[in-house]
Amino acid sequence: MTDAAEKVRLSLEEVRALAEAVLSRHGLSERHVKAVAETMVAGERDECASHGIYRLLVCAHTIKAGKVALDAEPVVHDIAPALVRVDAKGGYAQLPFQMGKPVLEEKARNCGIAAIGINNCVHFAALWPEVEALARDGFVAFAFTPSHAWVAPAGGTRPVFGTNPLAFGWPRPGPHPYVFDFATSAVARGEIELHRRAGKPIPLGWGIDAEGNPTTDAAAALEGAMLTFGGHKGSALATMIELIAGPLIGDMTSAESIAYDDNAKASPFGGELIIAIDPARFLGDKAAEHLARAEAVFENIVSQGARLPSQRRYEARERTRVHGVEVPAKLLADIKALLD
Ligand code: NDP
Ligand code: PYC
Repeated sequence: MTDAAEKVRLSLEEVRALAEAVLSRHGLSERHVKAVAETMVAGERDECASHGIYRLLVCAHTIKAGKVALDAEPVVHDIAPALVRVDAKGGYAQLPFQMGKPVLEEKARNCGIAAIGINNCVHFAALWPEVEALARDGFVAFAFTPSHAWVAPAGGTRPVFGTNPLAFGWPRPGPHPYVFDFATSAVARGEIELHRRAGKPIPLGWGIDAEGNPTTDAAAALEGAMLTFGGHKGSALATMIELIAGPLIGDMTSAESIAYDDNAKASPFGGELIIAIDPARFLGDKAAEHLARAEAVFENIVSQGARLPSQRRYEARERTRVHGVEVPAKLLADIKALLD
């Protein structure tokens, strides 16, 4: 059976209970279990399947490979008026972000702009939870992380970059901030993995096989190399993310992360850079006036029938809170087997 077959409906509470049970069963400490499970619940709630409970399989594998410090106690270092560093001590990235966020926000309020570097973390997640949380608190936010070297540069055939996501959040009046979050590869690797599990071909342009030929075979692209989005533009953005969320914060590039992995096929290990800007500090008593002008940009997009990024997520969120989520029966069986 592939994931394309039967689906099973779960409530979000059932998703949370399943995620917490699997993570606890694999020895993760309680604080990390809560933080990591919540990320997966958010992924399912917003119908982002590549970063929902599918990641339990990835976490279980990464933990069994010995690549996560299960009871890591992150340490927050206040290193400059506008800089905070959180040493994740080899654990997952969610708890370090929770611990560093209040410090980052206080610094951004004081200085107008501040950054947090999360170091020595295992990263398997989407970045929109971070920028959405900061934008809900009134900040303009950016987040970046390298991953494993899976992606070839434009014009090349050998992996250099990670799938290196880039996320942005902008505070808005009304219920939801403006948020986008995407890989600088044509698509997240998790999406190709889901195609492989479902036995579905991938579109041309997502990857090349080990001989450098364009392929629609998900497994061949996973063995070969993924491609950047937008050719040289995605390639340059991926390079920027390697630099600013790698060496700039004293952490690994994607090539170093995959070398450290040593073919364990565990989640990427390294750092994440998050930047927060406080419009109130930047603009003083003109902040409300200028943020109101920003609304015209969104209006000009939606008034012609185009949609804003995250609109699909926010709509899914309303639906799944009431009706729950649908997950492939085969995926659910594979996850439940982790509890045996
Ligand atoms: P997509 O290519 O699906 O792009 C996602 C973004 O584009 C979302 O903000 C989405 O909004 C928006 N979007 C999609 N279609 C439209 C449209 N027609 N009009 C306007 N906006 C649109 O995602 P990716 O495959 O590139 O990445 C998926 C996730 O994988 C991300 O959350 C990323 O953080 C994560 N990731 C994590 C990595 C890591 O190392 N930790 C590595 C790589 C990826 P909406 O959600 O509403 O559809
Ligand atoms: O889907 O590319 C991906 C990914 C890498 C790390 C976490 N997600």
